[in-house]
Amino acid sequence: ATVVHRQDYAAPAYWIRKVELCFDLDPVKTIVSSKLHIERNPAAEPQPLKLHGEDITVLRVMAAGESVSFRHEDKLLVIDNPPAGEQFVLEIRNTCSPEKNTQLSGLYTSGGGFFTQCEAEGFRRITYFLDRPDVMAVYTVTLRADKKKYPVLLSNGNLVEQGELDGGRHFAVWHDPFPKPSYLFALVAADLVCREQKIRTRAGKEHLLQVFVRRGDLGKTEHAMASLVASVVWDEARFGLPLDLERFMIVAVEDFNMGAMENKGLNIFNTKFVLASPATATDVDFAGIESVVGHEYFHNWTGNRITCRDWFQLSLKEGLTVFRDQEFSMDMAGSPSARAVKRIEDVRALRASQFPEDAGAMAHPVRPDSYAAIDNFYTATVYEKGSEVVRMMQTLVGREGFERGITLYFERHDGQAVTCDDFAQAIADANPGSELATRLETFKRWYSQAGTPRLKARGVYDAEARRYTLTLTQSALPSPGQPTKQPFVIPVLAALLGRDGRTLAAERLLVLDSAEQSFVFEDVDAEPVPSLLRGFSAPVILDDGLGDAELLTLLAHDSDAFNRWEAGQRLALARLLAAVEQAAPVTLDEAFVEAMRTVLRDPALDPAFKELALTLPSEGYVAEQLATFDPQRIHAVREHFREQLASTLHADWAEAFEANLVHEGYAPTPSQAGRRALANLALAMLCLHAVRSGNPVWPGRAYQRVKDASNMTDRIGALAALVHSHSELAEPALERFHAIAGGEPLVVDKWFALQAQASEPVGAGHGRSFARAKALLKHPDFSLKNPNRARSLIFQLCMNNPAAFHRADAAGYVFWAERLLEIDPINPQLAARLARVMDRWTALAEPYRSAAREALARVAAKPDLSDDVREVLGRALE
Ligand code: HT7
Ligand code: ZN
Repeated sequence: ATVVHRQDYAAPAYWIRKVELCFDLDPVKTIVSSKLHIERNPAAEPQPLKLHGEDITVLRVMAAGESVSFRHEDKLLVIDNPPAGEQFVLEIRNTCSPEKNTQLSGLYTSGGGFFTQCEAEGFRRITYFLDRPDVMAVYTVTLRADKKKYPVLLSNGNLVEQGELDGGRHFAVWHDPFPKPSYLFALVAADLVCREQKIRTRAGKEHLLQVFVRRGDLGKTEHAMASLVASVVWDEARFGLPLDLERFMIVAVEDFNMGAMENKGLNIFNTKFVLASPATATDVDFAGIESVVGHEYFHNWTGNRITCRDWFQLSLKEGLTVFRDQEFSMDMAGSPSARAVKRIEDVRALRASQFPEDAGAMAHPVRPDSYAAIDNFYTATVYEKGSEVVRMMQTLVGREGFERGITLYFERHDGQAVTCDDFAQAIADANPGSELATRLETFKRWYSQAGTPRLKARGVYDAEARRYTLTLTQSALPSPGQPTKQPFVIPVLAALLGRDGRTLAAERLLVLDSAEQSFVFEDVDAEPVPSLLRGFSAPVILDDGLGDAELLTLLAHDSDAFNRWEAGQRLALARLLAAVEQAAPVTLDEAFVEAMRTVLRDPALDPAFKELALTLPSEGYVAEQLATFDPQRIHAVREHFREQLASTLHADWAEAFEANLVHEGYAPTPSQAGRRALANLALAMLCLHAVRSGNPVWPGRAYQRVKDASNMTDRIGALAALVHSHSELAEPALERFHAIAGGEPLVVDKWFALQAQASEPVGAGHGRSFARAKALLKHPDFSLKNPNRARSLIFQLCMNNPAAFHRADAAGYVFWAERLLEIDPINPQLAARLARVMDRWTALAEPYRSAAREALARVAAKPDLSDDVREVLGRALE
């Protein structure tokens, strides 16, 4: 595969200003006729016109009304002698086969309908084009299809005409007035129904919002529509960005590689992020829908109105839009504690996926330098770390300053394809003299340097001078292609607490922009406990040298809820790491157990916060702290700690369960969701203890809940409690759950996922969860072709169940290799994601490390791998 380098960017030699497309839709052979209005770029050398095309067949090419000769070169259609003159029209007719398109990139069929996915390079799988984001054109699209099978015909923009054709076919013509890159093109032709709602923006204009789904799913669209309405209102209120289209459509599709796609005016969504009812979706699903609907809608400005010059700039739209969706969800959450819970969840997700990525074989900067398959760079680094980079900018210029920056960004670049540098410049220029503007070039290292920086903080208190001096030092480990790193700009929000919890110094912003710097706090009454990196003000690994006593102070008193949670996690992490080092089982100390009991009992604390604080750091997070890790040892230690917390806090768990039952009607609000989350954690602990002590009461109650729960959160929570505690009732409960699911795809996905994640028994029965997951491959409901289904079984096992996956007999790695080789010919994007499971194989202890290398090498030796998979494996084995 050819590797593309960021430094090689050159503007295109030709522009395409206008596109007229006509589709004669047929699952076996669709005919695409396109009329491209092309303009030479006067700044470029005269050269042949090279159009991208992949897995499509050309029928005819005409230039300026005459047939023109062309040739194929790799995946390009080359016209050596395009017509003379500045402008000309090129007409192309080609075919593609949607039914055969199992990659789900380009035009494909799903559930008997036609759908498209063009980001990043799918448009070239539909027709020949300059398929790059800096070529922006105005599209007019005609769709023709059988009326009975495909009554709904949609594309971007406004519907300008529709009518009947001979032979039971019909047509629709759509026009999108906004110039757009080809990756934002979309069409849908299917048998769908829609929920619609009108909305008036501040300017008084009325807009139509529509959510299209399959017949029978309409009752599950209320939350998606409410989320869309809230998104429109929020973007206008917070950033002054109104809806710019007469009509905004969302379409749900069952086969989809990612969460959703922001095609101009016609967002296409994975059903998982549209369909929800209390009976089929959990609180987490409801929150996911709100955030993904928001995310795609916010792209309308950050991504569509201003797009990326090239794919290396992907974080320009993705990092910024994740930041915007996180802010949206926080604003929607409302109360300060619900906002903090959302921030904790986001940081937890960042640490679970992005930190390992930054430390592994696929580490890359937020703005990568090269790629073989761009689809491999839709990563946690580009998205989540990219969002943290934007958040740091906001911290450095203040919230109002950031909003001024966004306004300037749109004044300068609306309608253009630009770079991450352009964005940072706009934010800085709108805030002259700010902490960002004065060190912009240094700050931009966040875009160019990979790896998670380490921040060390040490304080010295001078009682006589009542002065506290805090010294911050930063360092960063090498990452692929970057052996040494320059210092980053690290905004550190900091406050000082007394041992009794009172504030000794109010929160202030410390900005570290060199390898080492000291900051002085005057008038400090007593030796303080520093509360640093509040709200996780920078994506770094902090070593503040605090011991148990200080962490217990922060856990009990910090007014920053994030740091309060963090203190509890660090107390737990220190114990987990110490226990992993020892051969013998470790008994949890009373101070820690009492601190957990205090959190659980504290009436002033939000239940959602309690649930987060009482959940031990994940096995993956523990592994990340170690230079070499043994997944089985980590699992055994964490399970042992969970059992101890389950038994020593038994009475408190029982009380928490009863006290947090929700008796009112279901609503996916942060307050109800928090109570359900804590009640479910309590039930899991109660079942764990009961199964170990042979008491049937709590498993019996959990089984009853699986049968009777009035909502999915409680039903699956109870099922998980039985499965993870290895109760005898787990099997009948699983059967019951499957029956209740009634074939509903998203619920069946949950059934597979829960079994794939089932905690592997420690000691006797070990291997049971792996065996169960493997057997499920043969279940009649299982299919590799549907990404949601494949993810729910295979990815959950390989990524989220370390003790089942990393086996001394290497059976987990054999399973991985077999599935990867099965999926790759069907769907390379999905296969490449599965390949990423092995990103951190070099940190595995023996015998896992050698077995993992062998599995990787065996797969890499296969001759017909996709470019996507080859790139991931190549980096892993480098
Ligand atoms: N911008 C969208 C990216 C996306 C995508 C990328 C590659 C392959 C399939 C895909 N489906 C959607 C999603 C987003 O970030 O909003
Ligand atoms: Zn996005």
